[in-house]
Amino acid sequence: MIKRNPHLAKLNAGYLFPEINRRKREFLKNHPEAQLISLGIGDTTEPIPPYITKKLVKAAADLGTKEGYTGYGHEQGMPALRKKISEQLYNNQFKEEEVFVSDGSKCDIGRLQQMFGAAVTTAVQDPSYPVYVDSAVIIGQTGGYHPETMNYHDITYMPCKPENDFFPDLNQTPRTDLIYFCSPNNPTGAVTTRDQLTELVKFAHKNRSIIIFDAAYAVYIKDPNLPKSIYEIPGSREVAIELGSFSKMIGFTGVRLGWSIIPNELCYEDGTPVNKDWSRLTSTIFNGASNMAQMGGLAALDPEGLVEMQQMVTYYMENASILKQAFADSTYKVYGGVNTPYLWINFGKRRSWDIFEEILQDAHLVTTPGSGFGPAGEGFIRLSSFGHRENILEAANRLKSFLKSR
Ligand code: PL4
Repeated sequence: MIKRNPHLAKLNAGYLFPEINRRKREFLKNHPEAQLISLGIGDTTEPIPPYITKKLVKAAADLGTKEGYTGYGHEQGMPALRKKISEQLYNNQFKEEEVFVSDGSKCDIGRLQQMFGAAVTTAVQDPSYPVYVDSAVIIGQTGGYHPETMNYHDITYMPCKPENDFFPDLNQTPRTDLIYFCSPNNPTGAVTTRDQLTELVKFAHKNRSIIIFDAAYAVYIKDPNLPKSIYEIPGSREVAIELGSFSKMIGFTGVRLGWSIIPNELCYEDGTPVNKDWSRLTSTIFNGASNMAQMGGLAALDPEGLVEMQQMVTYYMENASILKQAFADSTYKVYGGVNTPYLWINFGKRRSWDIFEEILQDAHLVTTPGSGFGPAGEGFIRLSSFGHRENILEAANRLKSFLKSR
């Protein structure tokens, strides 16, 4: 018999999203007639648009030919895609060697933890995407869990609440090696301003920390004054890694494609470039993103693909606005839903899982409880705008009735 990995044993209960699915299944078992609508897990629903689909189909068909077949590729990604990501999304700021293609940003988060190891200290926004904390737990960075505070001992939680405009008070934040930061934020929907991001970059410089900037929802930013990338901030190349994803950009949640940027200037204390280790780690434990997915990524960054991407984003953002409108007559405060596909609703002193259950039982809507994203999410519910329009309209009606009955 072998001993269980003690770090895995430290993880609290189930991972948030399977837990939501478990409760949904349980509800359906007891109410098989219910027409549930999910505003819970942020998963895209609309078909991949025609230009990109055509290229994906061609990529698959080519694999069935002698001339078109390809096997293992570059672990760091197709050179053409690395180049195109830099050209189309970063004004050509990065050399090919600074861009790494992957099977999605969640997987990159896990591999980054593996690269940095157990000895580093980590700060996260509270609330935040649960993978940052859970993967830190698995790698052994976190110490024990305190159920009363819902905190892991060695993680620094940076509260992001309405009171501080969802931006942490950096004067009160101790130094850590890594800082996970997400904008547009999952779950609060807050989009960090240029001034705030400049403050964060300065803070990282002062502390010689590395920011892991999760830009999975950057394409949803329409306000030209808001930064879509941390690299719009001077000095960020020396202190930041950026993670990007095709998942919410173009409906590749199932196709699986993402990227990371690690600029050459980002170095360890001994002067070794961080991307040297990232390239090495990638070669060792990752065999590269699927060749078909990468062809899809190339298509998404063609002019035709970029148009399709914008249409998809507009569709989901109209959904967000419909859902937001449902709260117009209610006293509950709603954040997000603009420049971001998530809405973050404050239910005051109520517990998130209680509200989740109430909305599930009374309105037959699946949501995500805010406390699943960290202690500061208690009392909030997150709504996702990813959904078919007819379902979003129906969900908005049900929400209105639910809110009226309170
Ligand atoms: C459910 C801030 C969703 N099973 O698809 P990826 O791996 O490129 O991106 C995942 C990701 C990365 N960064 C942020 C994200 O919000 C997400 C996806 N989050 C959500 O509802 O919060 C999907 C969650 C999925 C999961 O566990 O990631």
